[in-house]
Amino acid sequence: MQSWPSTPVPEVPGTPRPLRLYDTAAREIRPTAPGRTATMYVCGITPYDATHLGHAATYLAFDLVHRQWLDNRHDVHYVQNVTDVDDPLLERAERDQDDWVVLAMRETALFREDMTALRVLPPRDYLGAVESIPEIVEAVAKLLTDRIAYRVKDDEYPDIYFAHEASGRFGEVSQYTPDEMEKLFAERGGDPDRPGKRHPLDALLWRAARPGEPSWESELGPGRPGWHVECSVIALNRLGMGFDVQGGGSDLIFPHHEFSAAHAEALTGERPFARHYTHAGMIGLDGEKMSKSRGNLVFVSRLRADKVDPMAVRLGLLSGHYRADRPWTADVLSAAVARLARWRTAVAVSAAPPAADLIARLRDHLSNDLDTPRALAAVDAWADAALSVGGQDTEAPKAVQAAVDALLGVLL
Ligand code: 5CA
Ligand code: ZN
Repeated sequence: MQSWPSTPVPEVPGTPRPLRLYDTAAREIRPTAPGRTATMYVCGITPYDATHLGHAATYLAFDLVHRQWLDNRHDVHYVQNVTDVDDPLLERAERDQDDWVVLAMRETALFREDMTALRVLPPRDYLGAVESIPEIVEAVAKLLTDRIAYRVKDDEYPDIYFAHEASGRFGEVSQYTPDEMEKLFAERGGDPDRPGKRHPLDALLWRAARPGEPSWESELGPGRPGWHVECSVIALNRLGMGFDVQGGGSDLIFPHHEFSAAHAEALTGERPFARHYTHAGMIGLDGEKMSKSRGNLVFVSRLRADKVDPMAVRLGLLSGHYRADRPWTADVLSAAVARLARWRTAVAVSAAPPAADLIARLRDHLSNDLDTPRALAAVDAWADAALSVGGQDTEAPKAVQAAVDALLGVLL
């Protein structure tokens, strides 16, 4: 698939700090330790509706990871998928009497526009599930040969499932108890009651063709891929085992990221799938998680249509810590609009306090598990000083503008 256009990232003077990031599996903040090329896979959208502020917040968090690594002079290999065939997409297309392919194309195109407007740096590889079917089939066939996968005994629909205990490490990503896993599996797209499964927690790898559903011919028989194996295979084939960061929202911890890791570890006999599993908190609206199924959505495209500056949206979403569940409110947006205006006024002055101290603070805060509330407060303090006390440094306004662009992705 086509990714979206990139924006130049200015080089920031001074000394970068290595990035430390929370790891869900270890339950602590640990240093990321990339080689020359830092590698990241972030789960992409299921394109049956427009990008809402929850999606945007998650992609912004990982955009800051990307920018921290660039600041540390790493080359970054960033991979993202599009779940362009799956039950929710097919259900929405059916409900709206829409062609599911056209629906997915339309929403993916809008997502690219939203990401471009928010200045999210694009993935190097952007892949749809549909175009990845040949490599997914190859992986599922290997799991079958290795007897890690099995077919349910059902002549009509011989679906293929993953024996979840195969890697011997199931539960290591999420650290959830069996009870928690059972509950979340049922809530988040799992099918514990499918007759013929060896264990309720086993996950679908290949869904045999049903009348009226899209399917692809393959050595597995006609069908379509399960969800977790899509991300597992796309990441594995681009980045290999042991890539630096697997990312997404906290609703993907289980079952999605648990199974993506289990599939890849079972396929290769190696571990770990990713060295960090990092998850963004949920953005809510009116006291509930913003979600397509609940319909309590604020779309990035709606705000753009209302002429809200995308940089204010970006600042609003970054004003809370990425790991915190937090609400989107009118106050969050109006505070961001005011902050953006103040920062723009401050970088437009002819002389200001020096930039070096602020740049060091920005790096300290961002490299410490992306502490954006403190990073933004540090820029506020510089802007206040520039506008109230003033300063002598004629280079500082441009230097601050470049650092805010490079490290926070905000164009002033
Ligand atoms: N296609 C799959 C991942 S392979 C999927 O979950 N798609 S999605 O469209 O439902 O979500 C896209 C990303 O946005 C995921 O990382 C998800 O965790 C994140 N996300 C969804 N809702 C929210 C929310 N309310 N707040 C923060 N992030 C969210
Ligand atoms: Zn995924």
